[in-house]
Amino acid sequence: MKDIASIKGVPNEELVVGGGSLCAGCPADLGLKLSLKALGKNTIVINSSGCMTLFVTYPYMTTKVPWLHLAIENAGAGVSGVNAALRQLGKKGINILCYVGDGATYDIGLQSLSGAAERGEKFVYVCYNNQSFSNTGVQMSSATSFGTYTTTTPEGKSFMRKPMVKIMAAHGIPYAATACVSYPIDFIKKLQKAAKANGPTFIDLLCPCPTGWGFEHSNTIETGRLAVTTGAWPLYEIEKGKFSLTFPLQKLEPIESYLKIQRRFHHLRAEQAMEIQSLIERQWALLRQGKYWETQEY
Ligand SMILES: Cc1ncc(C[n+]2csc(CCOP(=O)(O)OP(=O)(O)O)c2C)c(N)n1
Repeated sequence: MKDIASIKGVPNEELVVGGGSLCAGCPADLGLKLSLKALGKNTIVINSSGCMTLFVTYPYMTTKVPWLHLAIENAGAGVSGVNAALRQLGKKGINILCYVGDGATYDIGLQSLSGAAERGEKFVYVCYNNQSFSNTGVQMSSATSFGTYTTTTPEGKSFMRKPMVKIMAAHGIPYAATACVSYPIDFIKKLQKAAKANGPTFIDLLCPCPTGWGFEHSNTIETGRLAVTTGAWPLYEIEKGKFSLTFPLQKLEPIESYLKIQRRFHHLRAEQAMEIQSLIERQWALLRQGKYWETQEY
């Protein structure tokens, strides 16, 4: 694995090739490409059921690295299996990348992920987070933000999302972070830090989903940028317990610019949008002081 510090250092070699089936503008495809560019070909990917399963499935083998598809609740258990097999075979220097959706991470697979973290297995876990169970029709997941329309929250989700990075960091793992596909170098650096850490690691990767969120297919990157610059999705890391912002914001863009380009927020009334704005501002006031554990995540 060669250290990547800038866009010029990103290898040209593609370990994800064409031919799979995904929606136009899919961010999870880009997230997988970036993950494998960062980690290199000595990587085994573990995936549990979701959109990406349909991308890499017989007869469409779209990765040049091994890909293990497991039942939706099993990615964490799969890590232990693969690590045990590598030990038996005497193989070293192979990365295990879990590439798993938010429904499978925050909800259905939480127990096996927590178990793998507790056991201290070595792995890089990337939750490609489109804030819903997209593959089965965009139902609410615990990663869905407050106020968001999904097919199971037609009036908008009425409670906050699960603080997943806090939950993982509370396991005492050496590295946990957020990232967004719109900030590829930030993501790649985090992946490489995670791969070098000796133990379980977790990256929550925001993946704006044109189909589920209701924006133009060509706007995936711009939507992710707005998630970050409005403060809705802060970029940070927790390295050996130490919290730091990797993209600190002195001034937040108004949340309105993020909400108005997505159909999933069109039902919101002006006062609800203002409630979200003040929620994010409160969160940032704490983040700037390093009081991460006191935040309530939007
Ligand atoms: C135990 C179990 N419950 C439900 C399903 C049906 N199912 C297949 S894919 C999927 C959606 C997974 O959502 P997420 O992990 O967020 O990934 P995405 O679809 O967004 O890629 C569900 C619910 C399943 N395969 N197994």
